[in-house]
Amino acid sequence: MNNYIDLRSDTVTLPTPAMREAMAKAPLGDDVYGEDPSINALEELAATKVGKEAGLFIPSGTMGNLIAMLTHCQRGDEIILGKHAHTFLYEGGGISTLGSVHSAQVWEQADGSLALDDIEAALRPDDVHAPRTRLIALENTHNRCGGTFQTPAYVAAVSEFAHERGLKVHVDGARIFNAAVAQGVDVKALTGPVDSVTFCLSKGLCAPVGSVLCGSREFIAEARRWRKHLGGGMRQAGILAAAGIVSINEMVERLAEDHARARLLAKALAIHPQLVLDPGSPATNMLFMNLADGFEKDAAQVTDALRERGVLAGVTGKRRFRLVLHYWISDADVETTAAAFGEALA
Ligand code: TLP
Repeated sequence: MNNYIDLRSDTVTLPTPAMREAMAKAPLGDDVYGEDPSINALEELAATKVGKEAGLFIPSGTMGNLIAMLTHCQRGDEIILGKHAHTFLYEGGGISTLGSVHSAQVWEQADGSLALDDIEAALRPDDVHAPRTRLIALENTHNRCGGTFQTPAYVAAVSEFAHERGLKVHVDGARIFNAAVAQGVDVKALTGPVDSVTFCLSKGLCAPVGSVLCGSREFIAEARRWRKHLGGGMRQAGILAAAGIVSINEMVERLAEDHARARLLAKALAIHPQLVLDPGSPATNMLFMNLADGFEKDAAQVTDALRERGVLAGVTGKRRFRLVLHYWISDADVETTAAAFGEALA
């Protein structure tokens, strides 16, 4: 919200001036005919960036994950995913509502990874009683597990495990560039081994709308059909894709600044005994913390007090917060936030 220091999410980011300029000048056409030059350019750029053959511009991360899963799976198939996966918790159960696809939920490790042993235990036997295991879904960075990232070695190990068994791997990479920048690796090291990846342009990368699903040419051709079925063919949406091109070209490396500010804020908040920061937090641009046992206020009361001081924080539980750093949060905002917490916790 304007005039607030808005730390509820990086989804609140507004487009940059460079994006607004690119949007105004974007060449446009009908994308359902494949004739929007800006969308075609974005899809090609995105695919090249993550090392895949093809890309597909999608209205949202939710629709991107759904399309990927519907493309990989048939009715009655099963996807192995995390108990705290965004795809499981926050996407309306779309895979079962719309795809008749089942999920096998595995508890994540603290870093958001799914242990190979747990994945193995979740595999279904070839038996008429069971759904067919078809896909393993990872999340990188992992939102509910604290903005934690998965390493190239882990992604490669899961992919090898899956491919040896004829399974596919999809990554919900809503914040995959945060994961890459935090580790100082090329994003291809995180996306190369998997079969498909969705990443969001409209979170830390600041575009107003959109995600891109990337994979093989054949996979994306099929995904394009699903996008149309779901009503995601957007015609002259190159006006949005133009902002996404700026996201990929100009906004990726600077994510390191958000990670640095997250660390700065964590340091400033660590002095308050009323707050218990998650161990290791922040791994990227998110800070998760609980209110200490015995502190009399709950998260809603503290966020109300913060709001009165011009700061918006995310509540993720009765005594739990999430603070997300992004392009529109400056060093001065971090200082103001730390001071507001001091007052709100008093
Ligand atoms: N996450 C939102 C909320 O839905 C929780 C947020 O504020 O973080 N994958 C991941 C890992 C996400 O965090 C999100 C959005 C999505 C997918 C969905 O993206 P959109 O909002 O574009 O559908």
